[in-house]
Amino acid sequence: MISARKKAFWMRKPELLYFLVMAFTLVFTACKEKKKEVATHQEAQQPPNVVIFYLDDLGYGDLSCYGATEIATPNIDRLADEGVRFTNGYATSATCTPSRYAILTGTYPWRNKSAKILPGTAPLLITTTQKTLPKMFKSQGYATGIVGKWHLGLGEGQLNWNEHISPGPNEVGFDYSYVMAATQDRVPTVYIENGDVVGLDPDDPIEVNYEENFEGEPTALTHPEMLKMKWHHGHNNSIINGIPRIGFMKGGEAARWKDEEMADHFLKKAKQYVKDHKQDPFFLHYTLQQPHVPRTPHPRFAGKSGLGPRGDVILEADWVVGEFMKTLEEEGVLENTLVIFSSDNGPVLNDGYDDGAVELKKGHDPNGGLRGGKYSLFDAGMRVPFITYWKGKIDPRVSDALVCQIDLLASLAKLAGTQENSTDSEEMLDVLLGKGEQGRESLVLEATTRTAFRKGDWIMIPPYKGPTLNEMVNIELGNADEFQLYNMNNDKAQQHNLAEQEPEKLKEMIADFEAVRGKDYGTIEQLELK
Ligand code: NG6
Ligand code: CA
Repeated sequence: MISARKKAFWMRKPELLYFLVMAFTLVFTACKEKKKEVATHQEAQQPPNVVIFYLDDLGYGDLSCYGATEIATPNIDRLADEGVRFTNGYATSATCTPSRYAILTGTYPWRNKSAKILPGTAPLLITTTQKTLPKMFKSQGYATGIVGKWHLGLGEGQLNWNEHISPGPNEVGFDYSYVMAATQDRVPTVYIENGDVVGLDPDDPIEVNYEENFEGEPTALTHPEMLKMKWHHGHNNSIINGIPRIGFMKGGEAARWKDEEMADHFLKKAKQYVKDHKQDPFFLHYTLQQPHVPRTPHPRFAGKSGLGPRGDVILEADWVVGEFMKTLEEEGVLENTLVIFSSDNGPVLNDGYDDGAVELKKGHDPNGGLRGGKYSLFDAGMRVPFITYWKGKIDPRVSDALVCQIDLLASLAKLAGTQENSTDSEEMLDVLLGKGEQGRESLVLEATTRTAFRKGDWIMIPPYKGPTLNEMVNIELGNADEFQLYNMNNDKAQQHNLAEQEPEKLKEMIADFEAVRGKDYGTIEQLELK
């Protein structure tokens, strides 16, 4: 309270009062400006966030920015149009687990004999002492999270899904994880958050078995009338949400995911992750489930592509990318975030369900003109969409440099301010940021434990026994009795085997391949060079 005497004093000296108020305002504003300056400075110092969108089975030709004409993916196209679109971007492998192993460890998956498509009960494939991408980020003060598909094994064998699940993503570098254990077509069909099944009722424990069914539980073979999606090959074990799966599962009713809501569900978690960590530098590995089987678009997208559920879930994934990008913008971190977009392996139409993907594909070519597909040693197996985007930092361009997901460890280490000495991961940050064209010289390609070699424009596939075509999925595997040699510069579709015509080139390719891969490349039947 101001006393009457004091009041009278100020009334007599209004100019003094004015002066004091002005002085106070000036000092206050100056302090505020100084604070702002410090904040901007901190922002400038803050290492950039990194988000990797990692899709499942998306092909080289599945996006309109990679030439698709029957489907429009405007949100992903925007990343490509305003970033670097790589035409020679590779996953290491033609299936999921090995590619995921490579992107996270920076190590070729064929160095680990267990890096094959894993059942939902497989133990953790990455050892807890191995170096990983999230561990590298963590060492630089980043928050690290994964939302989506895991498929790298959990626990140490004999997993009890009703207890805390460990080791898993949190033990190999992610301080937050919200994942499905394996694939959408494999049991258990539940989400796991930081090692605990979400929404599990302890009175309804989960049991999982990949060998035999639980007594009295319906399967696709015993109860076909319960199916809302038909299986074509495999996928005839437990029925969950009307969808037949790989593996048997019992219990955990309340915890089971709703397939059609999976995209929205993961999106919500990924957005929340950004909101929770916008103050930190963060690394988010956002591993979307589309367009892997079973393809279960939200009703908002069902029937929208005209290409069947496979096209619909690609539209859904594109929408998800757009929504997530909006969140980066709304939370004020867009300009400080490097976004990488890619896929774990190439495309497949019929991967075990009769969902119309083949019949409805119309003129769509998921391979984008490449030969083979998922499981194949031909290029559609692992050449995939590969985009980098960083608002204001990357100048738009198309790059033909040879890049591989295995290089993210060494390259992003540089971005985060450190160095990773790795045998397989090559540092090419400049190339990823569109500032250089000097990509890898060579790369070992892998498909279900068979390996091939790309060097420059050339690809060499050693002879492999086995069927030339996987009839179930209708994909050429790349097996042949003789060496294959292709020049990708003028034969992108690998139609002309030049092995006989170019013996010197073939010799050189084999020697360079063996220098990396060693002489013992598995089930190979090596033929005498003519
Ligand atoms: C195969 C499945 C296929 C898919 C794949 C894994 C059968 C017959 N086929 O074994 O549907 O689940 O594994 O795909 O069961 S990946 O993208 O995770 O590697
Ligand atoms: Ca995959």
